Amino acid sequence: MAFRFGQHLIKPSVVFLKTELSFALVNRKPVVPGHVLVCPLRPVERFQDLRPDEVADLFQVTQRVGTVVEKHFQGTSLTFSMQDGPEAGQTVKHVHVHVLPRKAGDFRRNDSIYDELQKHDKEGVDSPASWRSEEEMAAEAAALRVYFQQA
Ligand code: AMW
Repeated sequence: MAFRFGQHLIKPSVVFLKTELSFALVNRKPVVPGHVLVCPLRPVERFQDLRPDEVADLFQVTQRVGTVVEKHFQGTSLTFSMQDGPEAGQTVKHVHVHVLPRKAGDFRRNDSIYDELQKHDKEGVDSPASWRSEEEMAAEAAALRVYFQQA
């Protein structure tokens, strides 16, 4: 069964965690290694559309996913980001939290990560040629899935 992410249909092979109300997938165009996404299963557009139990689950999953990607990608910190609405830079009309492992010197200016997040998937720069292969994404998801199977 495929997962819905806004207008996209996501193959189970690129999803590495599913709970009762949320799922986490690898990114086809990561801004840093280990840049992944956490979404509610219900495809609502805005954060305010989520029920309290969905917010709780989304953030519990975000916390678990952050711990795992920081470890797996040898990060020492995490950037969590949500672009909630078009004027905030949201392109996929389905709530999602960006989770990005950080390490010393990954950006010359630390907050440049927000510029990169803002522009990486915008029209003009986001073409299929710039996406990772399904094989690469599935391999990353398989590696991350292991951490959650052990828990
Ligand atoms: W937003 O600009 O809506 O805050 O972020 C959308 C994110 O989803 C981007 O990081 C983009 O690369 C990612 N993305 C979009 N479509 C897919 C897809 N089919 N599979 C994986 N990641 C995707």
